Amino acid sequence: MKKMREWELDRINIRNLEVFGRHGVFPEENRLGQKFIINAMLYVPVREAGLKDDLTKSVHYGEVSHFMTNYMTEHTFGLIEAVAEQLAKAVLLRFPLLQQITLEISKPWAPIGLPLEAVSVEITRGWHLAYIAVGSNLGDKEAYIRQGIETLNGKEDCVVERVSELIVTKPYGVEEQPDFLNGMIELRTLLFPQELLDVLHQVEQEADRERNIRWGPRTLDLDIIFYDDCVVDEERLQIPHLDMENREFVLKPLAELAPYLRHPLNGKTVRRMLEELSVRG
Ligand code: A4P
Ligand code: MG
Repeated sequence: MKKMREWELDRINIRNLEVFGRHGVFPEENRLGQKFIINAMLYVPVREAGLKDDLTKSVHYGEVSHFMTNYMTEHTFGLIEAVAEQLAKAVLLRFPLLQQITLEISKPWAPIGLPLEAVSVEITRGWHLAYIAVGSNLGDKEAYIRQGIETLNGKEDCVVERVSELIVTKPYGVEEQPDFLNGMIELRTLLFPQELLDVLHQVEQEADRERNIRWGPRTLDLDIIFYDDCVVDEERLQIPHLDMENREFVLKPLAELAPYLRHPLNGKTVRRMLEELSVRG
């Protein structure tokens, strides 16, 4: 298992915050309300705040506590799973320095007719960094790409951090088709890999994308190249992208944004993969 460094373990803990809310699947729960207990671990690097004694470099636990209390009273959910999921997302979106949160929602008065102490749901959610290759070789290529990036950035749990230069490339694979315009997007996201793939497919769809020929012409293609240093081997999703090492149109824009990033399986930096590809030709 990967060894955590001490600076990756910083966190601020909020313990046993009591909130009165109306969450539950029974109508009485929604009508009468009941007590909920929140435990939150806020993963935020506090080194700078600690050394400089500067709150602006950290997350204000008072503000987080008030925010969570208001959120829990202003919304009503059936399941505590939904409370935890939506609250974690709201807190991560509201406090940008927060990288990850572990949130436990307990219901000490859960109406199950047995003397239990409490039931709780605990989840950990956070920001991930993904690199998305973008390509187009039909119609107004640049407009499709720019529009696609804007649509992606407009999704509430996706933030486009940087975009590489767009470059004109010769078609790879099926060669009898127009030249491509290619680029790379650095994306911060709360979505899990499969959810991100679904969102990318939606964005492609909105750009009039039709799937007929594999490797054929397209208005907009969005492929996940990296997602943190995760390895995903599933039927419909493989990360890192399986053919990235052989694609100059992927490596070149990626090297512009993140030359020192390492492939989690072969251990090579992006710059090295690009150099090796140009030697291979
Ligand atoms: N899929 C698996 N892993 C991933 C991933 N990491 N990211 C699956 C995105 N999708 C992934 O893709 C087919 C299926 O791959 C998806 O449904 C998903 O479940 P698609 O976009 O529907 O179809 P496609 O793009 O025609 O097929 P494919 O194999 O993704 O083609 P590529 O690899 O995208 O290649 N030449 C230049 N110069 N520039 C280009 O951009 N692009 C292609 C398409 C060919 N030649 C090119 C370029
Ligand atoms: Mg694709």
